[in-house]
Amino acid sequence: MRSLSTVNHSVPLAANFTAVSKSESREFMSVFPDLVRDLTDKTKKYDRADASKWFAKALQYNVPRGKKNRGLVTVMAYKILVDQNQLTPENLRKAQYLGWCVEMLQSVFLITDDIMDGSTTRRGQPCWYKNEDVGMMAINDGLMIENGIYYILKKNFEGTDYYIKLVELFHETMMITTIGQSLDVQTSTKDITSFTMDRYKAIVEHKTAFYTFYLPVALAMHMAGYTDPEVFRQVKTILLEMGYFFQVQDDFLDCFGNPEITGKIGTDIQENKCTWLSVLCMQRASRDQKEIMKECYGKSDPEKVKKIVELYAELGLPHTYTLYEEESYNLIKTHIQQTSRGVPHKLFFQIMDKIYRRDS
Ligand code: DMA
Ligand code: MG
Ligand code: MG
Ligand code: MG
Repeated sequence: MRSLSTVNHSVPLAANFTAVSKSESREFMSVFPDLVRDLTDKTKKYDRADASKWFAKALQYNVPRGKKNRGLVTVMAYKILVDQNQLTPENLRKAQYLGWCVEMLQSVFLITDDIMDGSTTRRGQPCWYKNEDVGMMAINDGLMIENGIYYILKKNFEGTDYYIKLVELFHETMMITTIGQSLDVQTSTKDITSFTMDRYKAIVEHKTAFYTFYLPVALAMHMAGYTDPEVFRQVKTILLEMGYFFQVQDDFLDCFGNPEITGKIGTDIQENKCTWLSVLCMQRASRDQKEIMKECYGKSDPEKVKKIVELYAELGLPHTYTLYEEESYNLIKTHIQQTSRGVPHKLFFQIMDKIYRRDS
């Protein structure tokens, strides 16, 4: 671990939130075995060998072991948005399936992201592709899981008037996120001096913001019967802002987080990534400090990586981050109060509380 965790959170987090989240998480998890059964029943139809068994293994390893923020937000949003007389056990279960579809999509992005980023660990275990018996088969597993999303959607939602909306939204999300990933990887091949905040924003809005919060909430809105495009537009503006905030946190944690808690060892510096920290560093650096960046950023030599972390600390980036986190939290709250109509503010606040001052 790069031990420069200097962020001192003076205000304790709301303890009750974690408690609620835990029981909801358990409830959500209880659906997972049925999901795996549905999916492997499907593959069995085509199976000539052990594809179903393998698929079950890939699902178990990659889909349920994270924080499940996105899946849980889907369910939470549905509960808040739907008329209470519609909140039947059957509809709740459907919302949970929808949440699992988001988690499946997330796992597809993580499987491929870890290959592209040369990562070693994820959610406290080796990245899927790092397993000896997996390797580049991980790419095919990602494709299988992605396909599984559409099977689950069809099985649970075909015949509803919003089924096509769900399918289209998953396709759109896949398009936008893969554009973001493409920008991310392409930018990492460029010179550090070319990184700008604008470039960073473009990468992050695509690779993270859309699928992290807009997708779960918009899915729940479709299921709850929302149809007004203006409401979707307003909701999207706020949720993309939150998604941006979420990725800034992710970039910070990549360098200054505790891998024991985040479950992943950062590679942004070694991989020459255009991150919130690297852009800010280049903005603030003196000529000499820029030379350090040019010489040491994007290199795997641990000594060089250490120099970058030290430079970040010297420039006070951990402190800037703490201030930024608080400021953006307040700004987003103000935006929620000002602009959103049609969707209860409570929904946005609950999402913000889930991520504010997160350390994993
Ligand atoms: C996050 O990028 C975006 C996607 C689509 C996974 P990242 O590489 O910073 O994510 P992580 O830090 O989880 O590897
Ligand atoms: Mg990554
Ligand atoms: Mg990445
Ligand atoms: Mg990251």
